[in-house]
Amino acid sequence: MDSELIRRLAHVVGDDGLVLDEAAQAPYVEDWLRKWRGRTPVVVRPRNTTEVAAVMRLCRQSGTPVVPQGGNTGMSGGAAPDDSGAQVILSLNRMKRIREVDTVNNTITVDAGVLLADVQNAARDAGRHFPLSLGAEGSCTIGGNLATNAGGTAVLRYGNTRDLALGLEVVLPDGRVWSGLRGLRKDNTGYDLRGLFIGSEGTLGIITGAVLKLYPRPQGRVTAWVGAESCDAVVSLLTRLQARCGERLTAFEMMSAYCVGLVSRHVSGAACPLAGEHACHALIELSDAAPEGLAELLEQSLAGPLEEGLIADAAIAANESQAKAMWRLREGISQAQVRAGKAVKHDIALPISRLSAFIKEADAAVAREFPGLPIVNFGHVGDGNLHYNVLLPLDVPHEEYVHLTAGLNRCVHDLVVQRGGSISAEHGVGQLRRDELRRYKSTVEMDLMLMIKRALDPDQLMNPGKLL
Ligand code: FAD
Ligand code: 2HG
Ligand code: ZN
Repeated sequence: MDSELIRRLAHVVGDDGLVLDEAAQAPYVEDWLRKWRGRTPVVVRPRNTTEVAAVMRLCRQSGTPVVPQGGNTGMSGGAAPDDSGAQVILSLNRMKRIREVDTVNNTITVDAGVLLADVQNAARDAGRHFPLSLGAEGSCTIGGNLATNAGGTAVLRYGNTRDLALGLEVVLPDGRVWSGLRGLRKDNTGYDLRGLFIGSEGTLGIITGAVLKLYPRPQGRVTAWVGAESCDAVVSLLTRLQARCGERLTAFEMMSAYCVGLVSRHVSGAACPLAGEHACHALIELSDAAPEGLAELLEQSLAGPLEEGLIADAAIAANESQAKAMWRLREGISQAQVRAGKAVKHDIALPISRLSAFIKEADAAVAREFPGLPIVNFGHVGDGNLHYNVLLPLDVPHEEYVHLTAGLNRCVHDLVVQRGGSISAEHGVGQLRRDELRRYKSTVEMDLMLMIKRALDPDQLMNPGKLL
């Protein structure tokens, strides 16, 4: 990269806004899974939207590709540069301003670099609730959540990130700013531009700010851990609880016995609250702004399924620390996988009515084609979203890993798509699923996406090699 561009970038963001040293660049050029590692001439860290716009103008003038990056916690390699050494990383990690909290409109306006946990905290301080919740909330940014349309554990009640955003501010590839920070719940004035940028994974522009929805703070929360003899039973329990508890059912997470064992072995302090062995487990949470009767509702809702033998055992958390321990067991699965082996990840969505049949069919197909490999099946079953991962040994040779990954992806994803599902429910496409996308999307759908990309980013400078 020519030193003149570096000098101009420094003029915009200040010397302390550039990371040029190779050692200091390390956390930016590799993703947290250590799966994708690239090189960059410089990490640029603007402080505000005006600086982002100026950086984008300079990059466009010089034909420099840009990789937007938030907390770098993504699962699909979307925030890592390639190894050409030509792609600038634009990090939002100095844009951390809570711009406004409006408790009458129930909205919060934030810079894109604010950590998800800090958005939650700001909402709590204002007596409100921001419901997006996921394992990486202490390190992912709201900009990254928007760019990937992140899901997490509260989608069942509140929807995914797209459902939680009312307005956006976006810097376009040519440096112009689209100020769409509208806190409106109704606005039918043309195409849904907000929806277009959400989930675009940094390929259309840089999200610099957002207006997000706030909700009443739940005053009551009850959490239970359930053991059942099959995933089938857990899916049936979901339907029963939805009918009985309605919107008070805020989380319904499922995990196989293998996942529970994995976390118990690899995450210190994590233990299953149930005594016996069960093939499938569920973590259930009810919450409400009006807490009356919540605990009784959960107890009564589980009593019938227990008596009928639909589920085998259940434990209701007696206090906050027991509830937290249950969540630790669930949230520990990602970490446990990293410690136990190399996971071939599948982040799939299916109609809930087809989940049980899919699991049976996929279990049989994986056992037949890849005998002996453990399946790490867990996920947000209330949203029809499974993380149907397959664990390879830590010391698997690279070539075998690549070969097995391709075979497992084909085996699992073909079944998913045959059953009307999606090969990326919440983690996005990034580099991980880019080539597979062409296999499963129709030509018309791919053409539409390419037309949008060409129209907004004619020079192909935004996050090249990702998504499309
Ligand atoms: P990054 O990883 O930095 O970037 C992700 C993508 O967004 C990249 O393509 C990047 O170019 C783009 N991008 C980032 N910021 C911007 C911006 N301001 N403008 C334009 N593009 C941008 N995800 C879920 O959906 N549900 C989960 O339950 C979940 N659990 C997780 C648990 C753990 C332990 C971990 C490590 C990750 C988990 N994730 C989950 C994945 C990840 O946290 C989310 O994808 C998150 O939304 C990424 O945010 P980030 O700020 O880290 O984005
Ligand atoms: C979760 O739900 C995340 O915990 C991570 O989406 C999934 O590790 C995974 O495969
Ligand atoms: Zn998930």
